[in-house]
Amino acid sequence: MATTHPFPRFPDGFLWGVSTSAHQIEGAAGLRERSVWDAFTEQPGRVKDGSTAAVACDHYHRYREDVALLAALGVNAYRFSVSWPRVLREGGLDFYDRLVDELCAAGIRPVPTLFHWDLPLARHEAGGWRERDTAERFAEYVSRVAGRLGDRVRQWITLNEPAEHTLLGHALGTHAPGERLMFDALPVAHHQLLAHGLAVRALRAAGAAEVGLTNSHGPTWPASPEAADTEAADFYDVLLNRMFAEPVLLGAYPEGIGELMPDGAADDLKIIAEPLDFYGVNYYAPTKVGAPQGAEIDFGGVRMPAELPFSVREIEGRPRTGFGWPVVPEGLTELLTGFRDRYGDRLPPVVVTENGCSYEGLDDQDRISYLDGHLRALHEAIRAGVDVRGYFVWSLMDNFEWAEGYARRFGLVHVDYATLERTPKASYAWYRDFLSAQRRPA
Ligand code: GBH
Repeated sequence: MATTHPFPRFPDGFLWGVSTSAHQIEGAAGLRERSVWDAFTEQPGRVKDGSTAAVACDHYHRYREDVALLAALGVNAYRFSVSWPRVLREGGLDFYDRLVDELCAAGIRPVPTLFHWDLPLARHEAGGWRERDTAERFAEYVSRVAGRLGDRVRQWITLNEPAEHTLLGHALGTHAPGERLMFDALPVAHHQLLAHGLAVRALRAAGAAEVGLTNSHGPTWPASPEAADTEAADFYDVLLNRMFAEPVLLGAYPEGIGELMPDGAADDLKIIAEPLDFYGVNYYAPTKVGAPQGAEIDFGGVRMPAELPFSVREIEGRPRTGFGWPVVPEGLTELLTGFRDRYGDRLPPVVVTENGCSYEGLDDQDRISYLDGHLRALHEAIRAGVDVRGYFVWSLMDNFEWAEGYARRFGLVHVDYATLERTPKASYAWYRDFLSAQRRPA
């Protein structure tokens, strides 16, 4: 049961926060250029409830109220994303300037992510992530943002989950921009990684103190010890985990992948492997993978085509979140100790930049047990010697959950989308009490 025994203490100076992203909360769509997500959500059938993020949580206009919620929660850091299409609009950067001021005044560290999937539509129409040019344009935009906010921002995150953006957005097409390129989506991965590396250089040139990126990771569990299953699981692990971690941490693609990348990719690896101050990990659940079964399967709401060389299986005997994802807290310990064992001192200090779950209701006891379990699992990883520096809950408030629309609620704070009223849930009070216990002198 959650909260029955007291929590171990986390290291001094630990970053404690919550995460959001621009497209999912800001709204004020008229005050930004159009992004791939604006275009995608307007196509019928793309989003389950037919909704768009034109208004979302209207955070653009209500950011003061939201910062007050952060302050009352007691976090010392807030991870949000900067919308590239908003920054392209005259005055767009002013919004982030106001937000950062408001956070600093509340004693909360702003931790901006510079890309969380909302590519400017015009950029996409000019070739988007399939073209190298997008990586260079990204670095220019990053320089502008750093020039404006750099005096108050200490930690910067370049990209959010390039793996999901490649797989869902460009290979399977269930996220914007909705392309179904299957394995031809690999250049999209490479150009995002290059964008990351160029952005690291741009941030350093602008005097940034700490730079990292955020990848989504989870342990891959083979469906059985049979070779057909372990080989399929290894392949999945390369595609979702190692292909995005290793160019950054080791300066090399996993075996067999480099050859599939665009010409000149090998020369880019030096840029991609620019040293980082921290490595951001988003953890939700492990994935069980076996040999292909020759049938389309539903994977956490995503339909995976039958022709893939692996198949994703159900993890049984576990509680499930509202989304249907299994709850496996010890997967976080396994993931982090596994990374430490595999990458050794090439792995910078880790920050868990997202962890959370979707459940309905204000009295969200299930979310409390999820967070309780994952925080204990995180502490286990620290005890096992992994250098972890921070933890961010996804998410501060209910928001636009991509292809699921507003149906999935990930927030510590409930949002009534008719009135935009914010109401803290039981989990908000629980996390607040947890944080205040962590602050108490030992
Ligand atoms: C993050 O993506 C995003 O950064 C964020 O914007 C989003 O709102 C949030 O998560 C919640 O979705 O194996 O069936 O258990 C994480 C995306 C999470 C997608 C784990 C695949 C596995 C589901 N991934 N998920 S399952």
